[in-house]
Amino acid sequence: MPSVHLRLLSWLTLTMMMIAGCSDPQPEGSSTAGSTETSAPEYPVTWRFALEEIEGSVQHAYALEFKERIESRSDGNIELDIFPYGSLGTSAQLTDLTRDGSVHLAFASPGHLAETVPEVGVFTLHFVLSDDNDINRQVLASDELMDLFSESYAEHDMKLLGFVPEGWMVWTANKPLRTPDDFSGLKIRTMTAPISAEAYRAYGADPRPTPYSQVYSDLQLQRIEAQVNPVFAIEEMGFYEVQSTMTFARPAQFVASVVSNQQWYQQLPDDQKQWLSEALADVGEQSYQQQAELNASRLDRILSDGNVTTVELTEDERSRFREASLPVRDAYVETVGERGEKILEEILALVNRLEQEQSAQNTARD
Ligand code: 6CS
Repeated sequence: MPSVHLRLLSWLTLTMMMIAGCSDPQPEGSSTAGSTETSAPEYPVTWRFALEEIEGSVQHAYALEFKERIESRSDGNIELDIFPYGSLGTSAQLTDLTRDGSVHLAFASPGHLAETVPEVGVFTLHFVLSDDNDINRQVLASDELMDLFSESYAEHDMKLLGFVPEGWMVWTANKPLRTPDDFSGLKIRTMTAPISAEAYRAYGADPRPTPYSQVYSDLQLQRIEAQVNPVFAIEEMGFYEVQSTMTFARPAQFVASVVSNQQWYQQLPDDQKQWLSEALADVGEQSYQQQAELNASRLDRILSDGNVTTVELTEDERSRFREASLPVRDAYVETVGERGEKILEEILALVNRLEQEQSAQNTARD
């Protein structure tokens, strides 16, 4: 892991270099958001795709798959440059680079993005999505969900292209976290949007919003005592090396969104828009399988290391957390307003409807 941390530490300098690089003359069609060109593009065109995760991650697997699909859908007319985490900046900086058109495509996780687009904070709330991941996959891929958020992203110069589930959030600490009392005063790292911290403040914790790159060293230096992330991230970022216990409570899915610069998207020629939409559709299902496999294989790797104890909460234990999490929904609605209330209600209703349909199908099959 040390090489990962060293790489991440040097990113600020690199960010400046990359941004400077982005002002180099670009092929037509890969222009920044401010451009008003109308002439036919000179192919091939290069699109820049920025990731919030390192090589080998769920986002990286998604980007590699997307690269293959877009390059083949476009017959080689589009080329994709992928920038894994550590090469450009923090999640917040990636969002800025997308909004100003320096990168064309990027991942934007609600746990960070909610600082800019408060509506997406709904994905940081606990026990809102289903316990059944197949249902969550359907919710996240639905047009209804895209419609709920498109305007909010557009208001901040971003085009929402899709949501990507990355696995259950898992708590790591140096003790099991079986009840909200176990969180009392616990210095737990959260993602940087205020609503991300609220979820843990509701359990009595002392949340420490921190950029992703700083989590390992903060755990090592005992500036924080706990953190939360999907299994694949706990493995690849080395968090399991500096924590003794993983608690599986399934409080929420880690959901990421894929975005592009809004103006860049609007100005894309029709054929490029078509290739983009086809490639995104191709990647969706594949990426769901990939995250499931990555999370399972990385858990095996962590367990084979023998450094960490795992704890799976019972349904009773989970229901105590569920109960304690409910006031955070009010905090979300209070911050986001009417639109937030509608988003929360519609997601809960969608989950409910799909769960009922699923259970009717199961009954019919039995
Ligand atoms: O915890 C974080 O900040 C990060 N975790 C993951 C799994 N992806 C990106 C995000 O920034």
